[in-house]
Amino acid sequence: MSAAHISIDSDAIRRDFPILSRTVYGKPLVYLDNAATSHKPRGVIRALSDYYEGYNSNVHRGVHALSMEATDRFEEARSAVARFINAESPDEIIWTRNATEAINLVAHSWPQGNIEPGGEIVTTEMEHHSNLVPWQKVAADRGARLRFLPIADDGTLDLSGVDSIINERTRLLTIVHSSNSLGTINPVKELAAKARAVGAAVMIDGAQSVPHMPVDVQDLDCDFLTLSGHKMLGPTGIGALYAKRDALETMEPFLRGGEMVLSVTLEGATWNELPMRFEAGTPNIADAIGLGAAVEYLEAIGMDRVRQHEVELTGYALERFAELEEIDVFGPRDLSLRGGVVSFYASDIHPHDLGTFLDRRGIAVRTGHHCTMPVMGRLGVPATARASFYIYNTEDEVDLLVDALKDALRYFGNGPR
Ligand code: 7TS
Repeated sequence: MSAAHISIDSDAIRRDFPILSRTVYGKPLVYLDNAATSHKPRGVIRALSDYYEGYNSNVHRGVHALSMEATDRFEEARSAVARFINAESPDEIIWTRNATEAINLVAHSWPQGNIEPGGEIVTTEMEHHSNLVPWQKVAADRGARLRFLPIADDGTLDLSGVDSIINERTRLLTIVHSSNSLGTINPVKELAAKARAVGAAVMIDGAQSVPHMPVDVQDLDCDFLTLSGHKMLGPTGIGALYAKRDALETMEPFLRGGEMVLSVTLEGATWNELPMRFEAGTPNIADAIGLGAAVEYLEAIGMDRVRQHEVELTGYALERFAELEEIDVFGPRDLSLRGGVVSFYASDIHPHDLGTFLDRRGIAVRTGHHCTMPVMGRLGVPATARASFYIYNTEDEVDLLVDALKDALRYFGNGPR
């Protein structure tokens, strides 16, 4: 089958994103910072204004029409997220602010009764700080040990020692599905099976995978998976924790207050049903509904095609980057092992200078450590510049990036003259 038959129509998609028609310093915007946050299609923006203009109301508490309408839309959005990642039930989707809060929910509520002193938490050297720092605290508080699957030279995980790192003391494997700074897609299903075989629980940080490829939590057989709405065409301020019902049933609430209780006396309280038990207070109604619209937009394209588009674009970018001898590109070369992220470094030019140079051309990339400081240490660089792609990016934009980088190398004095 030729790629043309399965590729997506980025030109048509671009028309759905109002922001893509703006200019930056008089140049068309080339937005290559999708790993930080994606843009929002008109349907998502409209879902937000429809809520505020048409049926703004609190959920789960009113007998009046607006509240019932808001509750229906809010719960439909939860069902959409459940369907998108193939959760068994919408009750297994807990709304959070973002992936970070979802991870913190698990780190706060799950270890009690599950991680004893001497127990081990296995993670990797390529985690976002959000999936590292909370576990450092859990390990310190519980006398547990944090263990790391190392990064190999090609940017994949070095699994040579996996069978000793995941062992009978392992209580939790918590691992990033797709790395935001290397692009690496990790073999989470195989690692989850290893963890399950020793009786450990499994959490997957899906912040960079759920927006970009089909993700099926039942197929992966994970206990927890986290996602951020704003990286998958949805609004900021809304994310989700997927958790198996069995796991949720044993966990203490994260936050306490209204909505999460069934009955309250002056002395105590009993907890509400799932998922409300983990959603204290008025939730982020509008943005959850917006995320529901984002999921529907992605479903209409099809996640296989989203993934295919990014494979093609990343392959093209890697080919073009090969023209830039002065620039090192990190991460695996095998496109089946990498997402749409190209992290790069030109010795002698600080990534921030490179980023500023590109910005003047209207090209938005992220520079810095990408909240993965241990990865920078492993690569031996202070920071990288990173281009990250999504459905609306095109080969023409890759060309603009590479041409601008050629100019930058000339400008900063160590490129071809
Ligand atoms: N996990 C991964 C793999 C991420 O890439 C990020 C954010 C997070 C967790 C946290 O997501 P949040 O929505 O809770 O902040 N990554 C990035 C990035 O690469 N550039 O900006 C944010």
